[in-house]
Amino acid sequence: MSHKPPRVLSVGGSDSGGSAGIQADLKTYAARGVFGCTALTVITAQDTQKVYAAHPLPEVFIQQQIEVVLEDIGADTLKTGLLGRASVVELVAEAIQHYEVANVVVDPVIMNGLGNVFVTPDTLTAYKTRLFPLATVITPNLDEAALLADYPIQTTDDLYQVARKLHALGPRVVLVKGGHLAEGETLLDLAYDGETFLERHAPRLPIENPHGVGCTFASAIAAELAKGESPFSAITKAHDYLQQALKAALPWQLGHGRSPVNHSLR
Ligand code: PXL
Repeated sequence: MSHKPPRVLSVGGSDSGGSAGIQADLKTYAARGVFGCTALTVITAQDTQKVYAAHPLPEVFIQQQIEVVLEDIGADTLKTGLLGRASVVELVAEAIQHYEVANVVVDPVIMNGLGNVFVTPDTLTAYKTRLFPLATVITPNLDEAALLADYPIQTTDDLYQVARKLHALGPRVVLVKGGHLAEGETLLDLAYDGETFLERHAPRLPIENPHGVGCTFASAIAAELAKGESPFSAITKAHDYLQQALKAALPWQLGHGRSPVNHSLR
């Protein structure tokens, strides 16, 4: 008997170093047992230390990759990573509506590893007005959440407040990754569906600022949604997977910069 495996389409950038971007997404999809497809937005020359060059691809070509995949294979979840330009945010939103994609995970990649914003204000507006209202889950980190909500985060209470403010923009669930909120020994990730808060705590591991964690978390959520999990259940399973993938990377020595996670858990 043949059947259709859960399918996910990632729209995002290529990291030649294999830590982040669509490389992290595809490794996560393989590890979580879903079929991953990609539409590339930007190709980077990148290692564990830095991005040396980035070549954005033309909008019509990004749109074509999305269209051919969704026409032929289809997707249970569409996940976005590095989109970069407002025009790309717009065309992704249009495709989601046109093809009525069931689940949408938006990882708003708007800052570089140093916490500097690399998108223009019209891109931020496009995320807030066009993409967030279509999202099943949005996954900003602390700095991205503070910027998008225009609300500085200093305390755990601020994290709750920002989750409420971002939920008002229309996504079904907001997940704020509280990672570097400097309070206590554990790291808090907070999800909010407009009624209930879900807290996930994790111990602080001895890895300095690992690379590709955000991409891996968001794509693991995308995979679980594609399998039919509810948003809170998908976030819980993805959080557990991420902790295991981080622990599995502890013995690794790769490159001279930020360590990647170990997706395959062997
Ligand atoms: O981690 C965010 C991210 C997403 N996509 C690409 C990246 C990065 C960070 O380096 O390179 C392609």
